[in-house]
Amino acid sequence: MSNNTFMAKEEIRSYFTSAISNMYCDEVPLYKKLRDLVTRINQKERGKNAHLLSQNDWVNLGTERHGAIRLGTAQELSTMRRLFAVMGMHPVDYYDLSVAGIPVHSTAFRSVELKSLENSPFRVFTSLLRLDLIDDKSLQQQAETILARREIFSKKLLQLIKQSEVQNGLSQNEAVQFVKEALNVFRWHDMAMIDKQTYEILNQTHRLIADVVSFKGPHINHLTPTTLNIDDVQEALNTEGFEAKAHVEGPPKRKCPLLLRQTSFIALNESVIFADGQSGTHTARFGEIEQRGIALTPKGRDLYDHLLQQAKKNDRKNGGDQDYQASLNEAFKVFPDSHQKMRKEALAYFAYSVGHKVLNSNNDMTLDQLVNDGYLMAKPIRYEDFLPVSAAGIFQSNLNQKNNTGMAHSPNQKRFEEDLGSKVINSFNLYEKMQNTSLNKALAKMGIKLK
Ligand code: OOG
Ligand code: NI
Repeated sequence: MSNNTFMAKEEIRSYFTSAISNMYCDEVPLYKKLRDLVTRINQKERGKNAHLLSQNDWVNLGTERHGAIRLGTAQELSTMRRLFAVMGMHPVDYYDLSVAGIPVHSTAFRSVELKSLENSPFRVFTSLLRLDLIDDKSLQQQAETILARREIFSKKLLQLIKQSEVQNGLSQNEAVQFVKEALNVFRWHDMAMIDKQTYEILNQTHRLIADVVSFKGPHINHLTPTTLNIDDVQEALNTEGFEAKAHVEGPPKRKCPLLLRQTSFIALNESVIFADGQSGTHTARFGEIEQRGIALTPKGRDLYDHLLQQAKKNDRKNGGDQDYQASLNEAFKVFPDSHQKMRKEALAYFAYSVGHKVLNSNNDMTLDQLVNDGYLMAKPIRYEDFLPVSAAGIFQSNLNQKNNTGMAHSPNQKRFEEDLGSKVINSFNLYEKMQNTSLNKALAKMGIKLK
């Protein structure tokens, strides 16, 4: 079969995104209400932000940027990697959440090609439960036994994944089948696999363990549209009857937005029936909103991490969003709020292109001079990944659980990669490559080399 009879991987991804969005809107009507709220605020903002968005961004403004799942076993994780590869999504970065008392480590599956990511921006933040961090060995064993019994992927789905690997693609017909079967993996099940007493013991040990171990599959626990004004969304959540997170995670509001800012409505209490016929509730699913800014270099990221810690330390702990935002603003005063400064200090990544002025003599200018004099253009590269401290904040608000102080901080990327069945891609390398490729291309077009 020749390649052009296959559906493009990004097209399968778009199709999957709209299918999972419809499913989640049906499952969680409050999420549908959130989507409508975000659409309304984005409409209001459109004019003001026109210069920040590409054509594709406009087209895709209403589509979800990410969702999240939590898996129970190494086998589930490695098959999930193969499932996402069918849609051109690959594991980027390792996130250790044990540092925040959450017994998982994670990666994000996403497209690593800029164009493709713009055409279809959906990512899935994927966590693997770490039963090794649970002190109670018999409980650990019990959870392992329960998880070993479940099979989250249907035979048909496994077959289609294999087929995609062998052929390097799926026909339209196969892709439709694939999305239908894949959707079932992420569906909500209100019938738990375990009895109420076991659920309660797991829930007391850590709410996250109960969420992963109790059900037939790794239900999607939130979806996340993007917004052009997250502060307005946060305010609207509060005034329109949603129960919102106490504050927006990530950097403060800036003229030149940094990295990623996120907020959510708090996870709902939902009815479940346990295996022994008893009824009860489970709290896991919510709706989130994100706003993205410029990608930072390791140097910029260190400064960001440092200032965020400082803000958290200085927060007056009155519990109010305003106090926290004030502490953040205060701490981030030292972070340059102009693209020019960020570029000069190598704090952030930029994509270069040929500028409006033509160079007609031999070049003896530095990169800075070429940009300042208009021979080269430098456009901020958007951050496409996640932030561990923010992710921890999202987990904690939605599990209604603060740090489990007993838990050891023990990142284990090696083990994660063994379970995943591949290495994770380093996002700094991706951004750096984007920056270098754009610069080399622009210089080649201009026929010059840097001094
Ligand atoms: C994932 C939380 C992390 C984000 O946006 O940082 C996340 C989860 O709750 O499973 O989605
Ligand atoms: Ni999220």
